[in-house]
Amino acid sequence: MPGLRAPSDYSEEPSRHPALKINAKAPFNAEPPRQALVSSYVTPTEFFYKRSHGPIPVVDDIERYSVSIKGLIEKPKEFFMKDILSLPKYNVTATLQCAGNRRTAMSKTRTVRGVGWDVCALGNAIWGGAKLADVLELVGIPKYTNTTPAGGKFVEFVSVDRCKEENGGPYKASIPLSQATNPEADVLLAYEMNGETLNRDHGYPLRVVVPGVIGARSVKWLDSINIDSQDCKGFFVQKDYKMFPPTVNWDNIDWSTRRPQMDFPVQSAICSLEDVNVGRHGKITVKGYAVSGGGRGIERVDISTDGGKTWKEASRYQKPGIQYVADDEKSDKWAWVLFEADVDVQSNTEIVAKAVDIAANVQPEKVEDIWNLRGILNTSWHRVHVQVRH
Ligand code: MTE
Ligand code: MO
Repeated sequence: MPGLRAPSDYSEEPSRHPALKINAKAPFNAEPPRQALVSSYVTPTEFFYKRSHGPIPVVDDIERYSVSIKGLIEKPKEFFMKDILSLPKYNVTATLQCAGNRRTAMSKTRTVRGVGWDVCALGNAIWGGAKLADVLELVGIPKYTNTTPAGGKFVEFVSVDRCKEENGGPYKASIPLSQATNPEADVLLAYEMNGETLNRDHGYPLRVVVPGVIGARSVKWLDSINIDSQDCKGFFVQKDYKMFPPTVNWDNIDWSTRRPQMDFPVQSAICSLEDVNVGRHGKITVKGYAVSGGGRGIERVDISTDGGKTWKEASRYQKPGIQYVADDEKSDKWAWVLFEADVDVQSNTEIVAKAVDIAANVQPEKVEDIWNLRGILNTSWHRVHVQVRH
């Protein structure tokens, strides 16, 4: 009986909340309704988006489950769950966002390839686990380093799930060793989500959480860690999750010309309204989320009620009732902020949100300008329409 195993079909899937909007059934891909997503700062696990590429793995015997660390290291080692649990535990509040978030809207300008997502392929959770930097120290890799004596530069995470993109092989991805060994980067091997044991959908028994980076690097159902001199050669690093210019199509694409995406760009979306809303004229409360990558906080969220001609600033918060201040030591640097603004709408109009991060990065205005064939990183101004009934 193995510790962690990948079923070959979808007969052993876990049960899920019926309110989730299912974008693909097998592999299971689902997101919460907009309103539910912004009704709390910490996303309840059942409403956290679920993104998988194959059947959800099963643990038959947790005592036998282990993660092996190998590659360019002096002391390859196997870690059982009790070894991971014996390390100092950290709780990191971090937003995970799929690079495909808001893909459906991008595909409306020109067709893209990939699972369609509305604006809720992200969530904010409290992840509990061991720091990867602490684990790597136990196999002889010191903290804060770019070069180990053995030449390792990347840390590859390998799972067990069977993905068609990997021809039935497991999902895998890598991050730079310098990030993995930096305690400040807060990369976790997480076994808890929101104070409870990680559930199967989100990577039980152990997953990687790489804060500030596209969700694809946070490998679930971890099986092994490989220290390498090069980036992972797998599909999800080399042939996916790269940002191509609008001129590149499926006939002229050369994947080797672009870098794998890491940090998420600045993003925001309105979640208190649908794409098209019909209502009475008067006051509307506009609520949503804003988040940037690399631990860059949100400096500002602007709201327009005239399609982007004039703007007003929204209030921002992480803890209810307390205005959020970027870079404040009391704020969660890896987490989204929720925003809220009361606006007055008297006639049919377009309400728009755009966020600015602490490096003064601003969301691009038009989706056409950032269109790419895989439909990733749609961070264009988020627009919703209001039709007023008098
Ligand atoms: N890890 C494995 N093993 N298999 C996967 O399919 N999907 C990745 C990442 N880790 C994936 C994975 C992608 S693309 C995203 S966006 C996040 O997990 C989604 O994490 P979640 O389902 O916990 O929200
Ligand atoms: Mo993703």
